[in-house]
Amino acid sequence: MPDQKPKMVDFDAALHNENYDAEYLIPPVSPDDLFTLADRKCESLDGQWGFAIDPYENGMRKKWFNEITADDAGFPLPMDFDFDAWESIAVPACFNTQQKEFLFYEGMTWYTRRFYFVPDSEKPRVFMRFGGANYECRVWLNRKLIARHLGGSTPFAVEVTDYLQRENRLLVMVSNRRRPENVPALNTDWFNYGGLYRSVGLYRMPKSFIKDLFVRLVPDGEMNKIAVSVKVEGNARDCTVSIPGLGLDLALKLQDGEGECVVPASPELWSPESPKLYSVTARCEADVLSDEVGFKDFRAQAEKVLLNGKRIFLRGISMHEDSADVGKSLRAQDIEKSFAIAKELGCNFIRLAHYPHSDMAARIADRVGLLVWEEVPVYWTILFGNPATYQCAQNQLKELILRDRGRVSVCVWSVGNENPDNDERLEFMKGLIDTCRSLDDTRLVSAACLVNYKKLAMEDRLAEFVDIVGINEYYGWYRHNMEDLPRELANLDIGKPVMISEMGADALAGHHGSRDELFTEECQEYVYERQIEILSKFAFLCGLSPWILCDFRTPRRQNGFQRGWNLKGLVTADRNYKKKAFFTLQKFYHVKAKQSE
Ligand code: GCB
Repeated sequence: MPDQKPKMVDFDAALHNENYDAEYLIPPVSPDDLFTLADRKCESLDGQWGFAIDPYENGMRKKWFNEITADDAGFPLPMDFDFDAWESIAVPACFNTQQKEFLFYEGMTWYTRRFYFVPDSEKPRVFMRFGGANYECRVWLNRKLIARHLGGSTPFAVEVTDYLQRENRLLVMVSNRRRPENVPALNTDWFNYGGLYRSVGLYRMPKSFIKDLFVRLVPDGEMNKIAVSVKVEGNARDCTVSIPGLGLDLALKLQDGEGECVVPASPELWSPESPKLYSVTARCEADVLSDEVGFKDFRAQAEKVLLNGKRIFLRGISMHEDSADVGKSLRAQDIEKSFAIAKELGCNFIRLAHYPHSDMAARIADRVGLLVWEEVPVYWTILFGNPATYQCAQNQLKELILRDRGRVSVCVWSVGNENPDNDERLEFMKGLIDTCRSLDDTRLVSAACLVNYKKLAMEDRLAEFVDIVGINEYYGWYRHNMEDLPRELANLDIGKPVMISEMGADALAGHHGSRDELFTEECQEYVYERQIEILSKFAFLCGLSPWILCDFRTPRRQNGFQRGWNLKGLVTADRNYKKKAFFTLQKFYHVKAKQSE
């Protein structure tokens, strides 16, 4: 039902009211509202939308969402907005890369479009899903505020059944303003791309529908059982799940909308060398959902990690979601290209830093055979003592896990990167670790922990609570004395898996000189050579993911070489040029791969 026409804005009050935002701070949508996407048909709302930047937040002050363009007597008013005459912008895309003037913009933006909707009695429930909007997002459908979401890299969904009309106006406020209470907070070493940079669409569901489907190998180390869990919305009592490739047809009884079963099975196990996937189809009354799943066993045993019962060295590389032309709004072909380069490098593992990347990433990794580390942006210093900040971090983590736990390539959930060790942070992280374990008992939990460089030893209480300890070390770059690296490593053999989650050096592509000259390719190459020489002597290490595959934008880097870019990439941001160090690491990974055959 359309709402009653709202009253005209009191212009004076709007100018004087600095508390204009308060009435729109509705509670954020819950991660529990997400549903398994699998092969669900999307009615895409992508395309050209009307767009305006709004640094003074005038749209909130003057309530543009009410679309009042005349006074109460019907006389037209000079308004500050005109949705249908706004310039148009592509969705999905980072607005920053759409026009030169938008590159460094941080603040409120407005997106709007109209769309038609024709109901379908077979599928009466309708949900609107946003793949990612950085950072705060508020959604009005036909003048009604229907959702607010916090967190720049995870999806959210909201039921719109009751708000849809035949002709609809969708208005979305997205703000990438950095705030101290956000996750991440004010200071990061990456670019703050903004806007509706992942797809937006409608999904129609029957009365009862499958909300969540989670199929995996039972993590008891025996590798001969499969567990299937489903969550159903509606009154259905039964659900069936079939995996024809394994001859499985399972009937699940639902209680309070949930069902689970464990069955004996001996699937061909998934690995980077042999990324075997099986089709699975779940049916619940009129709802049918199909997906591709795989089965693997990934576990820690003393200092080792085992994949399918066999020790594995994680030959990794870190990646940002960033490219020179489209920012973080990567298309499938961009991700495929990066993964192909990682494969060429000899990788079996990628660290998707420092926030959830597009859901396409893990899907492609499933297919091409790369183990994946996924991470939430609990980065450097955030307000660890603030309950709202914790809530937001936990929501982002849940949204990530619910979105991707069905992807067999995912092997690690990482809860943070280089955070200061204090009591508040420890409690915060313990909460996130518990969240990981309660949603998914088949992955290991990690974080990049801190080292005391005077003692050359780990000094981070978090290390005790994670399954894999990540160490970011920059010997040869930020720390000159490379001799300290073996001393530090000798102290890191702590009886649980430890990996070097970062090391590296900046090099401007094509800039050559001696190995002692910073920012030359030779200097970067030399850092890699020396690192590899030392790291390869420490057999307890379970993996390496140097920083980083490609150069990436970051406004905090402003010397004459960097000019707004972090140049630690082994490859340029356009992915067209490999620096010398690429081949150094490639050589090492080929040796490592041979050793593990
Ligand atoms: C780090 C951070 C990473 C930075 C990198 C660097 O330790 O984890 O986000 O980009 O160092 O290049 O300094």
